[in-house]
Amino acid sequence: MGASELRKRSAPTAIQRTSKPAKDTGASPQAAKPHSSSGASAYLVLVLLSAFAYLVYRNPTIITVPLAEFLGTDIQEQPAGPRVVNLTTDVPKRDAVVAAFRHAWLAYAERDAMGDDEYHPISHKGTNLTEAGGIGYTVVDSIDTMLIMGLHDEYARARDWIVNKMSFERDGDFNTFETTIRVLGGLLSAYALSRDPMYIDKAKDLADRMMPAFDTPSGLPLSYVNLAARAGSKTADNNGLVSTAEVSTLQLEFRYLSYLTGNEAYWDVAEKVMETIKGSSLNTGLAAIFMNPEDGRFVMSAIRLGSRGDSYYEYLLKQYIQTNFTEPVYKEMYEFAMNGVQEHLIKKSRSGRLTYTSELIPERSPSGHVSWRLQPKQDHLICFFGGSLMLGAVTTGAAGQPVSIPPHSKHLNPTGLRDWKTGVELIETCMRTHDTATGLSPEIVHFRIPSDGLSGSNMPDDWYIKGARAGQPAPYDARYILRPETVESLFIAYRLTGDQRYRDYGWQIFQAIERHCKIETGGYASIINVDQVPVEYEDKMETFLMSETLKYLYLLFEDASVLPLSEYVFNTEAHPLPIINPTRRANF
Ligand code: DMJ
Repeated sequence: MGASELRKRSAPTAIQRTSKPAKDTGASPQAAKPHSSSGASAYLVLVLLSAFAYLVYRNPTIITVPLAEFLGTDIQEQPAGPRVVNLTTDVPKRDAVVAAFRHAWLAYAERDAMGDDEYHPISHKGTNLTEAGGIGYTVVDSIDTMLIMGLHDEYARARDWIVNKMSFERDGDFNTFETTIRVLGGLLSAYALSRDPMYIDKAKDLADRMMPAFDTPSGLPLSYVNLAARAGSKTADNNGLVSTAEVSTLQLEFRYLSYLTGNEAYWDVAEKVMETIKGSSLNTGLAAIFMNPEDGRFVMSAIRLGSRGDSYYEYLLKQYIQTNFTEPVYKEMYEFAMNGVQEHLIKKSRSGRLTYTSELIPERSPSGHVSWRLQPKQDHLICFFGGSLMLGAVTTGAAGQPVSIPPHSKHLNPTGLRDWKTGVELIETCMRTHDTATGLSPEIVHFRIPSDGLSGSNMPDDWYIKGARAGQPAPYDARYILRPETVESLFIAYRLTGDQRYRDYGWQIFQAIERHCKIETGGYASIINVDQVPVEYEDKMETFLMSETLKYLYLLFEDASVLPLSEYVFNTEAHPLPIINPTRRANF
């Protein structure tokens, strides 16, 4: 099947959503009956407030338009209404991305390592995640990209391997989250795009082996699972604690499998995790990065949108989208979380030019008092968040439906406008972190803050790579490992705006990958220092290059009717899954 079959037949429209009118918060005039002249004034004020609330309810633009002007939000003031924007294919650029995918895939599959979990393009070797043998980590993670790109021969060979060689009868510990997002998500997406039932059988086999990981007092899954023994395993890592992002990033996959098979047990385990999290007293909507699977409580630990925190926020929104906007609990949890993010984590760099997300680090004094220190550190991982905020703005932040492309300020409520603006700014910041010798963004950046005590004429105004010194070995933070997050945001931003700027940014990043990460003999490699040219490679091609980075780049240049955001939701590994109409509702 090729891209044309993935196209929505009608012209692309903005995302259709159900939306509730804002609640009328005006108090009843009866309840405030006046007893004196000051009471009479209060009565008058209440009447006026009620009238104003009613007017806003009828016409939200009274607030949103001036607010947008005040915020300087990057929203175009074209006539409101469901505008259909023709986001057509940029054929040469799209095809260049397909050629890059084939360059990566053919080296792995035809020459060096077909079926191995991971690929090392310099040594031309494959390796597996455990000594028990591979589970199709790279093959399954890549197969829907082949379907989307219309690579029939490559697809046929990969499918054949899955049918005849892939086995989950592996006596080893596999990471529950990674196996879900890459392998289960890959199989389910391949089914969604091909309707080949073989993928459902494989997905069921895998999920059934993983189900015992959820068998904990709290329902939070253990971090590892032995697929042959069908048993969750605690590891010494992090004292048996689980990562918040890992336990809360399995829901799209298990829910879709439940929808396909009618087996409610998959739905139950996914939902139980969300119930536990909701019950674990999130005062600010923000989630610490570690939880205890025994009692289901958060453990005092960092709060961030980067590693171990990131996809918790991503999946709150995506669960609401996947269930076709029928589960208000996920909308509420997402909105609560975004309020917390806006209030506590969104910051400006010292120059005031760049918006970034900070981390909060807990510190306990000798007397036991806990305070939270802001750390101006941003993982490349958080670069998904700009696009995610924009998607949230036109979803939970919509004042009404449909929202045009690009949105008119009239279409967003105040929180939608707020999140849209931050999303646009965060994408710009992520692009600025590509201002390096290679044009690629480092794994971790730090932003300048007034109290950082850093000085020197060569200190940049906005951001820097901690520990990077000329002539010294590069710190871990300086690497680029083929990550997708910035291009993921560019793809979403382009689909929601049609702004050519996002395609231009994506093309810049693609060219930098071609120039600095491409191994001429086949494959792509990570580089250990984005500020060093010629580059030094690390002998690893992460599976997300083929599942995410190249897929999002392809879709950025492809016609917007392919995998429209109104019909699909992408799991955190970029596997598209259809939006479904659930027959049940969360009861927590
Ligand atoms: C991917 O495996 C997923 O996107 C995950 O959520 C975190 N990051 C990697 C790619 O960077």
